[in-house]
Amino acid sequence: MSSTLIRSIISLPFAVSALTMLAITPAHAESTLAASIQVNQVGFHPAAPKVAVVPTGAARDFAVVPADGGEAVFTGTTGDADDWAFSSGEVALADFSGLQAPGLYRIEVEGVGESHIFEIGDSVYDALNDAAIKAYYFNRASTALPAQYAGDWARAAGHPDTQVMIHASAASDSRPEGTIISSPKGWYDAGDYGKYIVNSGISTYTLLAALERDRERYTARELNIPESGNAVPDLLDEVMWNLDWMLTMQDPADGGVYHKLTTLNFVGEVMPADTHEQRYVVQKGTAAALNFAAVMAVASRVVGEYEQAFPGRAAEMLAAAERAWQWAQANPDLPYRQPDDVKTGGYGDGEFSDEFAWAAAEMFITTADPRYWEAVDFAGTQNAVPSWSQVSGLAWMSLAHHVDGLGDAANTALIGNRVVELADAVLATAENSAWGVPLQRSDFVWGSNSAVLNRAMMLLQAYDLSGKPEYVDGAQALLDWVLGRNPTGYSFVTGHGDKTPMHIHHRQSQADDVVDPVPGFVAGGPQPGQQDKCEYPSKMPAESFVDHWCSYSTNEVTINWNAPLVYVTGVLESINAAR
Ligand code: G3I
Ligand code: 9MR
Repeated sequence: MSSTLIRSIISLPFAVSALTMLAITPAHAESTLAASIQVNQVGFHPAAPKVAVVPTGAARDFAVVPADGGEAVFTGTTGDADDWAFSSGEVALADFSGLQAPGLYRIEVEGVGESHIFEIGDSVYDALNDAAIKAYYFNRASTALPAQYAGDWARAAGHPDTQVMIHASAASDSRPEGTIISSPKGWYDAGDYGKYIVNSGISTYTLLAALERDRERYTARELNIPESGNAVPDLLDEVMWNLDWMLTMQDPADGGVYHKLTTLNFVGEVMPADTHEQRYVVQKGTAAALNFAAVMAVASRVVGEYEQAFPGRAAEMLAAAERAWQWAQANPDLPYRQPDDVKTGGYGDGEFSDEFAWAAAEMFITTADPRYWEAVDFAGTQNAVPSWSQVSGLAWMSLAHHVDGLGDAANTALIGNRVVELADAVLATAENSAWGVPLQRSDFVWGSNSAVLNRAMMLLQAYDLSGKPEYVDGAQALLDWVLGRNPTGYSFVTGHGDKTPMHIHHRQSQADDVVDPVPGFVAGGPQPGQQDKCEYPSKMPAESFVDHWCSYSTNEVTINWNAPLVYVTGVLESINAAR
C-alpha cells in the first residue's frame, strides 16, 4: 500500500474502519533481506521501458555504468520514495528507458550500492525462451536424456509407465481395480514425478497458444531435442510428447479421463531410474475431462497444420476431445476427491463453469459448430487471470486470438470487451505499487511467479487486440519482476540472470551430482503461506521466498509455471523484433 493510501485510511473519520483495514494489512513484519538495487537481470530490448528499483527514503541520483567499469553512459534522478504493503522499506523507481545502446551494464547509486549486471540488446529473451521450452524436455518421463541433448543433465530412463494400475477410485466394468494399462511419456508435473491431467491442461494449452500466436518464430528456433530437424517446430515436437501421454489417460470404454497418474506417496530425492514404486491412474472427474477436451481441440487444429508429419493425429485428437466433452455432459459435477491412500498432489477443484466455457470455446474455434458457442452462457462468463483451477481466461484468450474467423454465432464485441476489461483491471493495480509492477495481494499464492506471468500473458492479449503500448509496458514490468526487479534479489529462472535459484525443489536437480540445477525453470516465487515450515527471511508476501530444497511452497518448479514464461518471452521477442 502506498504511504498516501495509508495516510488516507488513517484519516478516515471512523476509527474502527481504519483499524480493521490496518489489521488485515500485515504490519511491516521483520525482514532479514539486505536492501539493494533490483533490476531485470536478463535485460531489455533497446526500445523497451527500463526501470530499476532503488531502496531509499528519498529521491536520489543514479547512474548506469558499463558492467566492466568506466564512465556512466546514462544518469538520472529517481522518482519519489514510497512503500508497498507487500515488502519492507521504502523504494524509488529509476527510469533509464532513454538508454538504448546495446551493452552490458549496472546501475549505481551513491551511498546505496550497485545492481546486478543486465544487458540491453536485440533478441535479449531468445536464449531464455529456448531454455524455458527445453525445461520440458528435461522433465520428460519414460525416456533417457542422452548427453547429446541434455549435456550435464543427461540421465538414464525412468518411469516407463507401461504397467500402470487402475486404482480402486478409477475402477470400471471394463477396467476393474488392479487392471494394468499402459500410459507412457508425458512430462513430470514438477519437482515430483507425478503426471496430472488438470495441470497438464493449462500447461500444454499455453505452449500451443504460444505456437499459434508466433508460428514463424517457433518454426525457426532449434532446441536440440531428439526431434530437432524434422518437419515441424521443436516446440510442437515437445508438446507432442505430452499429448501422446494425455491421450492414454482417456478410458476407451466411455471417454472419461483419469485425473492423474502417480505413486500413492511422493517418493524421496531420487533420480527417475532409481524409483520403481507402483504407479496408478486415479479417479475420473469433470475437470480432467474438460481440460482434456479443451487441449485436444486446440491440439487438433494446430497438429492439423502438419498433417504430413503427423498423419491422422488431428482427427484422432478431435474425436478424443468430442468423447471427453460428451462424458462431461453426462457427468457435469464430479469433483476429484483424493482417496485416503493417495497422498500426491490434489489439483482438486469443485467449480466447473470455467472449464465448461474453456472446452466449449476451443471446440467451437476448431469445429466452427455453433452448438458449442450456445452450450455455454458466454455473456455471463467473466474473464480472469488464468491458473490451473481458473481457466475462463484461456477461453477468452483463444476466442480473441481467433476472433476474425469465428463466424456469425459468436459475439465478437463481447470477446474484445472481456479481454480489455481484465487487462485494464490488471494495469490499474500498478498504481498502488511502489515497485511499479501491476500486482495485488491475491497474486502472492503458491506459484506466485505464474500469477505474475499469467497477468502479463493477459495484458499481451489486450495489446494484440488494441495495439496500445501500455499493455506491453505492463507485461514488461511483470517480466522484470520475475527476472530480478523484486525484493528477494533473485532472477527466478534457473541459469538466467546474475543471481538465480540453485536449490530448486526438483528431484532430478537435487539427486543428480551436477552443481547447477536443470536450467530454464522458473521457481514458484514468494508467498507468505510457508506451508513447508522452512526458515524464511521474512513474512512479507513479496519477500517470503527461500532458495532451499526444503521450500516446496516457494522454490519448486512446475510445468504450468514455465508455460506463461515461454508465452510472454516469445511474444515480447516478436513485438520487439517488429518495432
Ligand atoms: O483457493 C484458496 C483461496 O480461496 C484462498 O484465499 C487462498 C489463501 O491462501 O488459498 C487458496 O488455495 C490455495 C490453492 O493452491 C489454490 O490456489 C492453497 O492455499 C494452496 O496451498 C494451493 O497450493 C497448491 C499446492 O499444490 C498445494 O496443494 C498449488 O496451487 C499447486 O500449484 C501445487 O501443485 C503441486 C502439485 O500438487 C504436485 N506437484 C507439484 C505442484 C507444485 O508445487
Ligand atoms: O515434494 C513434494 C512436492 O513436489 C509437492 O509439491 C509438495 C506439496 O504437495 O509436497 C512435497 O512433498 C513433501 C510432502 O508433501 C511432505 N513431506 C516432505 C515432502 C518434500 O520433501
